[in-house]
Amino acid sequence: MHDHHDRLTILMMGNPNVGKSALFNRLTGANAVVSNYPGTTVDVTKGYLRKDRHSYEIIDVPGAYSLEARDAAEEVAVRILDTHPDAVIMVVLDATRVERGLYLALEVIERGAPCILALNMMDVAQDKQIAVDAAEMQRVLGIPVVATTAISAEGVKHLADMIRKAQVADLSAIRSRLNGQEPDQGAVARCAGCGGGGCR
Ligand SMILES: Nc1nc2c(ncn2[C@@H]2O[C@H](COP(=O)(O)OP(=O)(O)O)[C@@H](O)[C@H]2O)c(=O)[nH]1
Ligand SMILES: [Mg+2]
Repeated sequence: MHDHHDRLTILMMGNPNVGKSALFNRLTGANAVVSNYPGTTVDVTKGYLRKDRHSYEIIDVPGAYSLEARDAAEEVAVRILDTHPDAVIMVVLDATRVERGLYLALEVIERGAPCILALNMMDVAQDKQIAVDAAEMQRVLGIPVVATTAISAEGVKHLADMIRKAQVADLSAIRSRLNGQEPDQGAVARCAGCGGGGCR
């Protein structure tokens, strides 16, 4: 049996309009609760996901371009991140605007939390013939990258399955992979699911 102490919290973070809420709805179904973040007028939605023997609390964090907050929504996003030090971060990117979303993704990765990346809007990317290589992004970033289309639910089950494979990534390892070098073994990340013991 799980009680709330061992329930993992997932923070869904990303730029506005990348499909965070659409993915959140797909993941959590009908049990979501919306409330004002205390002391603000910013809405925050929470829901739950049961997956196999795991139970997750999922928070649809307000949209942000950066953790250097410039508006109320970004301030709330940073406060939610600060107050959930044990959370897994699900970064959501718009596959048609990867470069724009990577700024926040790298800021989040730099904080050292286990991360997983949802590459959403894949249908739009395909329509616009924008090539997005999820496998290559996963290799370079060192975190699971899952292609999704929230409106058709494509990839959402895989995304839910991959939550337990969230990884702590390392910016210097990312830098060496971008330069075509393999990272040193010391930089190999800890897995949120198995604590590094290996869950594949
Ligand atoms: N075509 C397409 N539209 C999407 C997808 N995900 C979300 N949307 C739409 O994009 C808009 C923004 O989505 P929303 O979930 O509100 O984004 P949020 O601001 O990140 O929470 C909405 O109109 C969604 O229906 C997707 O994968 N494909
Ligand atoms: Mg939203």
